[in-house]
Amino acid sequence: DTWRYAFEEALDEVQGKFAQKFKEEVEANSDHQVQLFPFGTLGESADTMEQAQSGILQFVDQSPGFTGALIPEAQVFFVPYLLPQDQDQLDSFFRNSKAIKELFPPLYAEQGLELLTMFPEGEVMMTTTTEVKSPEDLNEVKFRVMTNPLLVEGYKAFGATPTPLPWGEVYGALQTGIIQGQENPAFFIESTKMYEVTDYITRAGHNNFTTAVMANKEFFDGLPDEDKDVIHNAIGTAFDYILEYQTGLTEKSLEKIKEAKPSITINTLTEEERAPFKATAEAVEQEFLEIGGPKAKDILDQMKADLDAATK
Ligand code: 6CS
Repeated sequence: DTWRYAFEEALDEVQGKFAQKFKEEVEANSDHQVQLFPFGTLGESADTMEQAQSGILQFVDQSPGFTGALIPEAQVFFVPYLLPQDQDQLDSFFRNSKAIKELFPPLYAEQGLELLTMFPEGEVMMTTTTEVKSPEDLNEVKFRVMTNPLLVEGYKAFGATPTPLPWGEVYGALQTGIIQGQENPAFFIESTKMYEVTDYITRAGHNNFTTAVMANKEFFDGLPDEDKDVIHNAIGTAFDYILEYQTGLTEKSLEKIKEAKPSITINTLTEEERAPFKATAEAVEQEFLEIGGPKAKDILDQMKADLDAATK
């Protein structure tokens, strides 16, 4: 039979590369086929999530940027400066996190989802039409964020006017001036040509893009152990592959952007310039405890313990 798997990016973007590796592994090790649905083929992220919850899809990749609206605890990934910048520490966190492996699965299960893995997609950068060196520079900026209440709070704290939008509307909204900024990892800024409609890229070091792959829970629970093993092994192989695939990807993507648009300004903020952005983290963390659902504190505490272990 054929399993249907949707993701929020194109085939040659990070989620697509992961999905292709998963498909390859499943098909090499079982009689099942995997049919891939890249971004745009089945609607926006909210649509594919509904399809996965209702069982039309067997697998879906949705980042907590959107899932946070459904599972409030998943908003923890938007406490600024929580995740480390160092790639090895970050990889170690995603490999070993008890929060991801033990605390999140029951929360996804309540929504009819079997959480299979979470992985990082790269340092998040702001792209804007005007230069951003401080929170004051964001004052007049309508800034697109994913539809996630804590991300809205985070950008308010950064001084901007956050505007939640589904991905498909972002390029047009920048082009027509409805918004003046957005954030994403470098590979995505490059592949989706965000640099065409913005002039400044700002590296504030405030986050790394996290995504999650899940299965429809009823489907997964109904599988024989043999198939569950095939899925877990394919996820494990794709996880290793996607970390390896991303080595050097950020710098390579920034180079391509500079080539395509020599007039672009790429600013890496200094520690001094980052300080006022970092100063917002505590208030946003407090906000998370208020709006992050019944398990917010458990998740945050466990995340911090996991991060401590990963950064030692
Ligand atoms: O900003 C977004 O909405 C999109 N960003 C990435 C890196 N992947 C998918 C997501 O929809």
